[in-house]
Amino acid sequence: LADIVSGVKADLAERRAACPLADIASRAADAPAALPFLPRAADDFGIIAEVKRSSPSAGALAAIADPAGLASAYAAGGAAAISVLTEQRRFNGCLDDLDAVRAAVDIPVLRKDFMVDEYQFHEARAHGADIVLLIVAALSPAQLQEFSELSASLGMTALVETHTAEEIEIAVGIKPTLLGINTRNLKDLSVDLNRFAPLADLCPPDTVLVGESGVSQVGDVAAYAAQGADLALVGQALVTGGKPRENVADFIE
Ligand code: IGP
Repeated sequence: LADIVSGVKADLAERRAACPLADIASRAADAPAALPFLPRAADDFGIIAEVKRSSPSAGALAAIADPAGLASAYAAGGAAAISVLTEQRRFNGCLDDLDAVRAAVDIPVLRKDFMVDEYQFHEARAHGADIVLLIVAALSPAQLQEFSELSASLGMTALVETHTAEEIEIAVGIKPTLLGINTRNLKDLSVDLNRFAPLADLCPPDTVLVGESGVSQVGDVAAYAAQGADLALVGQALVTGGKPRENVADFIE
């Protein structure tokens, strides 16, 4: 994670040199208002469908020629929101993908990146993001609090990502609108959906919970739902499944 974050910061320094914080902040202020992420009805399970070109665990997933088309298919299939990877070095993402997806859909869009600097939040908003990812493992508790407040002040919803009981305790402390439990182990990249329930049990009952990673078939979505998830974040299976619209619709049923 430290490796990824240092690459993220180096790429960020280049963008900041081209467009200083004050400029990106004014572009953010001029952008159309962020869409609220509306909590779903209690028994209504949602899918956050991801546009992801590559990942450290699986390598290149697909040559996505048309991220806008992919996102539109997800939306037509009933996705609750679209996640767009913008991290460049490990996930081969970019802000152009975020722009393309934002222009193509009218449901909430999540900028999926390693958010470690206030610049990125203004940048996310300037590029039309409605939701941003806050990874507890990548932030100090003070940064988590600060970036959560910054996201809210920009009108964005934070998805706070956790992996362990210690991280859940920190996340719950800031009362996140969306609490993600990533069942992929950050150290060895293994996924085990059964990691979800014991961590979910540590959250207040009204927390909106997102099961992150490892969905490859309909039964995996059911496994998240059975363990108390309200939403599942699905990347690889949708990108490589060949029928994004049908696949999202299957996962929601
Ligand atoms: C999606 P999967 O196994 O369906 O492709 O996973 C999502 O959970 C994953 O992309 C992810 C991620 C992240 C990527 C979760 N948290 C943080 C980058 C950074």
